[in-house]
Amino acid sequence: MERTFIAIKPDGVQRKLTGEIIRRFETKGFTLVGLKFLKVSRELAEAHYDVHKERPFFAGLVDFITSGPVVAMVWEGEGVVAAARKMIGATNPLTAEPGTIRGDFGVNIGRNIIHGSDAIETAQREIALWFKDEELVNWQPHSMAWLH
Ligand code: FUP
Repeated sequence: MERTFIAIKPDGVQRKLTGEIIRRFETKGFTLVGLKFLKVSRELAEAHYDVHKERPFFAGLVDFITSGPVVAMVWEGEGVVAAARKMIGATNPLTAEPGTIRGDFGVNIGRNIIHGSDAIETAQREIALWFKDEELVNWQPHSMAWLH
């Protein structure tokens, strides 16, 4: 079953958006298989954003993501990677569509509340980076038929 990595960034945590964000993924019909609350090390932040290491915003991004606790999650479901990206919205919250998480709650690209893997291969890399195998729970709801 497809899985994606989602992180509520320090701004999302401090603005008390954790419950609202988890609610959106739950009520959509996706299944939570991993969850932790942590202060991110510089090493993990730099590895997570490795693709951006040459970009001018990299240092600020690492400073921000390590500045306060983050909620790291793995969500499972058919098509979850692309669906989560749609639910999250465009990178810049100012132009993200209303109805998306960034569109509803943000205005600043450097404080865009949430991260979601951008492709299945990226999700696999990010899940392995943030979670040990034994921290992920393999389970299926008994019946979710009414949701799908
Ligand atoms: P996204 O996949 O939507 O999270 O966006 P990117 O992977 O392109 O960017 C990762 C993070 O870098 C964003 F969440 C915010 C930050 N960023 C900036 O601060 N400035 C930019 O111009 C682009 C990205």
